[in-house]
Amino acid sequence: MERAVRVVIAIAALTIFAVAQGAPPKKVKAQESTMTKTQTKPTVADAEKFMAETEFTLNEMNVKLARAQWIQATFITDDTESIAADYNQRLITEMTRLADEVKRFDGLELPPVLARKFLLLKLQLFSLENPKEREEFAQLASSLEGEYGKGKYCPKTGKFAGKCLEIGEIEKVFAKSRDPEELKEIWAGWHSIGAPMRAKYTRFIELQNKGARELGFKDMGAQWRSNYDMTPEQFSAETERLWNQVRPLYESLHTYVRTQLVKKYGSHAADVNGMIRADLLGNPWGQEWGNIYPLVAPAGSKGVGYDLTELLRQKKVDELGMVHYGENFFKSLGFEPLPATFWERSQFIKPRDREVVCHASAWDIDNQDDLRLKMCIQIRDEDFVTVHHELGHNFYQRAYKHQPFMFMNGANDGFHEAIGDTIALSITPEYLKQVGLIDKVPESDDTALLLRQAMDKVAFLPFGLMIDQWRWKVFDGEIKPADYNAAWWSLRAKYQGVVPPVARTEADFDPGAKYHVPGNVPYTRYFLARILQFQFYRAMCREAGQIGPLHRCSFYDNKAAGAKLNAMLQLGMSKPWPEALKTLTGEERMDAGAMMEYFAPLKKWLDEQNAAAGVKSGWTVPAK
Ligand code: X8Z
Ligand code: ZN
Repeated sequence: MERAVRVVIAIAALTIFAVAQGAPPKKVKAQESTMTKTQTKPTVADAEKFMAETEFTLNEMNVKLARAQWIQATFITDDTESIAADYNQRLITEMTRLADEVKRFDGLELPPVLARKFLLLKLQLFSLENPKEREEFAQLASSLEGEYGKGKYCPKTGKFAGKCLEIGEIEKVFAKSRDPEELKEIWAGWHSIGAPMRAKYTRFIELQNKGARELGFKDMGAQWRSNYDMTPEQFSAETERLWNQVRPLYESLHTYVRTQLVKKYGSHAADVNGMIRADLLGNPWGQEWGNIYPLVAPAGSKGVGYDLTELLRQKKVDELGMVHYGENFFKSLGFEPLPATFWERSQFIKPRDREVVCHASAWDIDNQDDLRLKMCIQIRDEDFVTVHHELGHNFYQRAYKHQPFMFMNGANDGFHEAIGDTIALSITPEYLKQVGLIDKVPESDDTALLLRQAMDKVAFLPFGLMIDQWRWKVFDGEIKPADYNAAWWSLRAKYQGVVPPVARTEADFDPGAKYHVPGNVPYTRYFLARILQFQFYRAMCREAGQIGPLHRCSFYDNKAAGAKLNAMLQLGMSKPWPEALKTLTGEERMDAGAMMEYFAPLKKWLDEQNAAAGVKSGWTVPAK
């Protein structure tokens, strides 16, 4: 989690709202400040003082909120929910006060560092003048996240009858089951957790918009999109530009996978328009498809040559062992080991005796050294990657801890999400041999390796984009509550080319079955990260002097690559993100060129397969 104002979300970067906290600040007395406000025209020295006090106060409040949220997420009860809501409310109260105060400095010419702090502060505030609404908002934030965390499906019949399945078990079914009837039923069962959230979510959106508008934003979606050192309109155009760069690759993959699924399951694997049934993709949301790789593996090739889940089991690597592999990678790049408290305070394994939020997250409780991981690790390949993902957050947090509070964040939230994934791209067969997970580098086929990787990395792209395409429209009112679910599915059709396995209506609320919606975590960050991680990876591979195809590069144990990464990380948010990007890559734009280079041989192969099968790439979305 990143921090509160800047965040507090474990997940990474934050969201103002989800957080909260703090006892009434000792240093700043509201009354005094209000007086100065009306009486004198402030000077730069006043602005310096205001910012110093604000950073102090927000830091204190964020630390308290983070502790309350940690307890809530690792021990969900009515009490912990209420405590977290209380701290969230205190933070919002303080932010509402600050939103008013900060206006005093409008129009004052400030030195650049201070000006950037003011800019970032205004983007991260949240203001609800009405105390009742603050209370309501904070309770909604806590209870929606809690509801997701407690979500279960309890089948009445079938092989799971009498059992209640939580998300970890549901994911296992999606990873393993090849029975379309079972998948359909479990899919519908899991998605039913969303329905009860709809009314709360509708109100939650109203209050968020109200808060954003009190600050002068058009709506909360516009506030979210303002966090990228450009206007919200420019940012929307950037996401569109990036999507157009990668769309042909996704369409080729989609088309190839559809053909294989139809071979396996028959024509009902896809609809007449060429859209794939969302429950057949190996994951409850159809967001990453790596689990069905065996169904699409190139026929007659040497294959990937190993199965990471199997290797972990054979080598008896346990949950903690997986985290040690991740830490070891960062150490090999020259980063300091994680502090002892990380190992003492993290949640690595799902507790048996209480409800927790299993969705993985990385926390920096005191914005200094109290780093923690919260996961319900399973011994499987996707969790090996997720461990690296989360540690990327923790090492980023530690790298920018010397920055002033306002700059303790990722260059943009996509950067925060990309760091651990960049590292995980170096998990090549050669790397696995280096760290002793395999005894000899298997003969793997490049097409197989790339296809396995594409099933996670490329498949995710439209999903990463569509969630906020939906939310931005929900925030700006283009999607009305009465159409929440229908609009969700039309975007899933448009971007991903998938259809639900069972009919959906407005009695359902399928967005609620995806953590980041009730958890209120912006999602475009993951789309950006999917692209940025290849950009970062290519730069680090070049720094490490690697030649040869990009997808075979591993910069494990390369201190020069590590130093280059650290140079970017330690900047935090102190500079506009293009400068941070330049530090590592020499480039100033986010660009999918590196991702396209990585997958170029696969794209060619997929297009050949699709042509040989005589199928047209893509799908059509029927007019309503
Ligand atoms: O939420 C996450 C991380 C925590 S920041 C586990 N991810 C997204 C998701 O699971 O939906 C990582 C990939 C996308
Ligand atoms: Zn993350």
